[in-house]
Amino acid sequence: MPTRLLHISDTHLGNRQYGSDLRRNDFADSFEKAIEYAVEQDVDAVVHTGDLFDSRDPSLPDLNRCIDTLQRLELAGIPFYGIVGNHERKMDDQYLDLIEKTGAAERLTRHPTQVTDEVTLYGIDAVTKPAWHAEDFQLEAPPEDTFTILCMHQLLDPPVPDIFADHPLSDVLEQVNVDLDALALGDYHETVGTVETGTKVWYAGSTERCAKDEIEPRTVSLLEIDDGELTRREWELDTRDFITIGITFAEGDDHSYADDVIDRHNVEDKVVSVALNGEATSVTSRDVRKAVINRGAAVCRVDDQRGGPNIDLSGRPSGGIESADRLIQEKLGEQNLSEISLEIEERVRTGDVARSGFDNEVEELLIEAQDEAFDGQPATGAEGQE
Ligand SMILES: [Mn+2]
Repeated sequence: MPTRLLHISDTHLGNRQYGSDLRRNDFADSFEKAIEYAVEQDVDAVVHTGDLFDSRDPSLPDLNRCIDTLQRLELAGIPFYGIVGNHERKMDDQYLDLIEKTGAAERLTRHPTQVTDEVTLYGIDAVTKPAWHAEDFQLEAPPEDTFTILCMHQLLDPPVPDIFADHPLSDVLEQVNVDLDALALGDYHETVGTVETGTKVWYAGSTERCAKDEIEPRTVSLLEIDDGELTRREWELDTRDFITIGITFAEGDDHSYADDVIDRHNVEDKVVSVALNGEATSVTSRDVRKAVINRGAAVCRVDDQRGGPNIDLSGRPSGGIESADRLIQEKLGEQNLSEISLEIEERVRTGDVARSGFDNEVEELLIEAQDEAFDGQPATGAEGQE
């Protein structure tokens, strides 16, 4: 009997894209469709490679609905395995731990998790850019004669194009001590794959569009492992359509001009992104938004670039910056900071610094780091402050 798995990633539950609750609901719906597909296919397990939630503080309704969805799997006797992504990653306990306590999910680790007699899973949570060089990719040995799959949440090149990648794929493949048959990845939202030195590597892609330049259909990956051979099939999710409308105004163009341009497009039930260019006129971005919504669009976002300097954006890579955290980590990665500084920085950035006891926590960390640096000798005086 072959082992069959459904690989899902980057569901970003709780994403109120463009400030819209309807979009938040779309993200939950898409996750639900993926889970229903897993039940329908009666797979042996579902594997999620991170960014289950869009933020590290998902709301209670988002958490609740996620658990409801996962319970459908539970009822069908299908386990759900996950790792933690960069969007949801907290310093200590993870929301995935909380879900694990309900019995609806299980975290993958460096210890082998055997799905069937034939397949072993491992997981390494998202590693921040500054911590990457110190990361230890050692895994506990798998049961003999099993197909090994490591799950990670990183941007690796290949298959991620060089300009979007954070690290070469070889960083992982050269350092993992176990003979890996496959590397199932999350973080990149497009569905791409490659094979390197006998290891199959791929991204399942996101289940909803997190940005308007995520144009390709959203997918999940159905994996079948038979006799040590993996085949992967993509299943397309039915997600809400996105369209972009450009309106270029000349001096004196009024509402009827904007209406004419909008009427050339079918906006019904779609996520509509409108770019206003050309001369500044009496038509406001609010007017345009209203006109689009009145024609039945689900969500409308207007980007008003009228009257400004003409900037040539054609040479800019598309894709954009996914999160401010990523940009901060990028810069920190260039700073060559000590591990302790990075840890304190992350605690301040991601935690609730107003929480009482935070200074004690930092002091403890510093003492611990000093002890370590001075080989257990209590640090004293100016020397210890270095
Ligand atoms: Mn993501």
